[in-house]
Amino acid sequence: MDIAELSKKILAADRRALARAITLIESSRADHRAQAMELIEALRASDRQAIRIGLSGTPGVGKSTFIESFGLMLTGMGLKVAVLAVDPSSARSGGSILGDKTRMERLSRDKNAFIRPSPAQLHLGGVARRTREAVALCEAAGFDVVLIETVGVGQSETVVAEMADLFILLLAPAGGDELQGVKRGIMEIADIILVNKADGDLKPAATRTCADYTGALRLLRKRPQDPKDFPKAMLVSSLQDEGLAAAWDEMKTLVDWRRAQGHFDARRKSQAKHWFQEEVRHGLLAELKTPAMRAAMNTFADQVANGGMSPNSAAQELLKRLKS
Ligand SMILES: Nc1nc2c(ncn2[C@@H]2O[C@H](COP(=O)(O)OP(=O)(O)O)[C@@H](O)[C@H]2O)c(=O)[nH]1
Ligand SMILES: [Mg+2]
Repeated sequence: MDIAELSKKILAADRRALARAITLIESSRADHRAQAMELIEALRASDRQAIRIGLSGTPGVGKSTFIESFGLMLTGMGLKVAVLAVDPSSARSGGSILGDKTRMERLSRDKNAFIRPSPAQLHLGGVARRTREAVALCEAAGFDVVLIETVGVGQSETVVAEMADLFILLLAPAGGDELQGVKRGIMEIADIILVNKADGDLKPAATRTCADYTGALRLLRKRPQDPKDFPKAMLVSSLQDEGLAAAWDEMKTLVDWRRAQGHFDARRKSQAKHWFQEEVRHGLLAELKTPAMRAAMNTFADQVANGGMSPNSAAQELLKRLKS
């Protein structure tokens, strides 16, 4: 593959080239990896910047419906929208977005939109690394907004928040007066909570849920990266296209404020550091998995088990071999 050519096409916003490039970064073959790194380096200079929006919510809350309506609204404003996913379960389910293509039919046909399902890899870490690289490719291709979807499973929200400028939590109206068991950690990373399905019979419940979350958000510790009145909860109906423009206005308000205050850049810088550290960690773990290291690991483990060596000194001996 000609990387210089591919990079030129991506910079010229060629969507097929972008799709091919993402396939390249998703490959774990060593030669593909090397080309992927070369491509990412080549595109680094472009310094185009999208607004990266992380979007999380449990299955059925309306993520796909929201992305379709919200995405079409944005492309209608002349913006280019890319949709990516971090779904560690996709290897089994076939991908949250892919399985839902029908719900995003119009958006997937829109020439100002680009939709890409989660890479089919088992580990969250692997999916996250590839998605982060895909975000960079989409930015280089000139997308104005990159939406990164994730199903609320365990740690995937935190991982998505680490690659997004804004984190949006989508909720459905609750039946009773309980707070739907949203974990505190998730509440703490949310910038805007959108209570979806605020229409028809569900409207009263949605309104109550929104009020509950407005209250809950007020109880959280104030974060330096928030202007007055943020984080906030709002009502939307993705199905009826209500509240979406207001939600977008709030997102822009928040981004503009953070840019002006320096929080936007500071967050991207600390995210870059985080991903650097993750890459180092990943690289070290990969080195431990070579046949020679695995064999050494087993030998030392047996010695430790037999009382021939202490766990500490065995670990030190093993790590010395990594350095040599
Ligand atoms: N009433 C109502 N139903 C919605 C709304 N958004 C999504 N739904 C419905 O909720 C169900 C799940 O939506 P989907 O977008 O697939 O959720 P996802 O699993 O989070 O991607 C579908 O039957 C949608 O039609 C909404 O704003 N109002
Ligand atoms: Mg979906």
